[in-house]
Amino acid sequence: MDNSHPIYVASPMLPELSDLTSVLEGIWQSGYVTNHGPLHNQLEQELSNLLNVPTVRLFNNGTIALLTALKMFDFPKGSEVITTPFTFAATAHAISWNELVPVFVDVDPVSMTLDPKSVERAVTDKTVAVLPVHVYGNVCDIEGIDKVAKKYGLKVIYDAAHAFAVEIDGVPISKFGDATIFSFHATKLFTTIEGGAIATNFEGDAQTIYMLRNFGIKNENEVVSIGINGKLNEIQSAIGLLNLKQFPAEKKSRALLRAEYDKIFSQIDGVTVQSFSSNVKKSEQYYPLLIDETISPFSRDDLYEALKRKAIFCRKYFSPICTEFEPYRHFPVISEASVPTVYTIKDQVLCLPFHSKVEPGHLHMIKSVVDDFLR
Ligand code: T4K
Repeated sequence: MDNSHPIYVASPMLPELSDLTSVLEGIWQSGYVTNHGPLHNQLEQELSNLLNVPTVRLFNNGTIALLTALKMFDFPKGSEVITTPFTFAATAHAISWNELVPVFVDVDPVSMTLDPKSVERAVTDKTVAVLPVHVYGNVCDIEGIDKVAKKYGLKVIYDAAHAFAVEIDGVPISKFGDATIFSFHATKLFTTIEGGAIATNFEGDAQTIYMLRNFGIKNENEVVSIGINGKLNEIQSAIGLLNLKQFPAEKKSRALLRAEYDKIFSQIDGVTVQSFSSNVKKSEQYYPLLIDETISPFSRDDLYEALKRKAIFCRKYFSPICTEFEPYRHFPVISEASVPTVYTIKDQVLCLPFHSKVEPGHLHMIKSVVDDFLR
């Protein structure tokens, strides 16, 4: 293994080209390529079975799914939505594109997900919703968030972009809150290359989402809402159907990789590996380390650079945090003092390459880089 074989934080799970080609032949023959085609509808049904939720509505990406989930509730312009700054920019952008105001609050130091107490402190008479993120597949404090939401009459929209098929005590993650969104981007465990979904337990919302996704069209003569074009096409749906067959193998291979990474990192002072309680069925989406450089033999940035020199490309998801980006810098409540845990975590986190293309040679190289630091 040498630098001519770089390895990245993510790598798309693609179907066998020959399998895809034969499905493509069928699509070409039918001439039906988008707008709720048969493969699209089949994928929605298969995902709804797998995720054990009454309705899954596919989207052309996770961001449009998130935009639509917020749009569905028709919140008054300028209403506040409480969320985490420790997420991909899409979470905050979806709030802003709906002309709502993101209010960023702190996270729990272990799960790195929204802290319900911080959420409650941020509630004002303008607050309409909470948008928690199951970051890295870590499950949010669902009970705590639900309690705050009920107390103040808030909607809860979960961003489960990292939490595909996660379950808690056998209950699918999409059973909680008012809606759950997923991302099926190429970097995700289950992918349609670009894609996403809203999962909902409510029949009325399923209808609303269906129309919002397709320009608000109710029938040939009626447009009943200000919809968007969020449809997933037949080619991507075909990729999704083929990928559903191979996703269990990909997940298994990541679970084995997790065990190997844990062997390398879990005994090092100041390094924390991701942990899950026994009642959680994991997603295997990311492998984040937290490196406290005041204790550990190396800093996060030292490890990042040393691995990069070996063409092992990690990512510091999510540093910078959302509120350090230009569009959100001016937000009044954001400072190190208001979200201290986020500021601690953002300087410690490193996501290692986490997919089935990480080979024993890469692992060996990572181990030798770590051993060099330990010497
Ligand atoms: N909510 C959360 C919490 C999210 O994390 C995301 C997306 C969303 C919402 C929105 O969902 P989508 O609208 O994206 O469906 C990537 C992904 O593009 C993004 O989907 C993801 N989160 C985010 C965490 O990561 P980048 O800009 O870091 O990706 P990029 O292009 O640097 O790719 C990372 C590595 O993956 C590359 O170094 C190489 C490898 N790669 C990437 C692509 C695109 C490949 O090997 N092949 C590829 O085709 O955002």
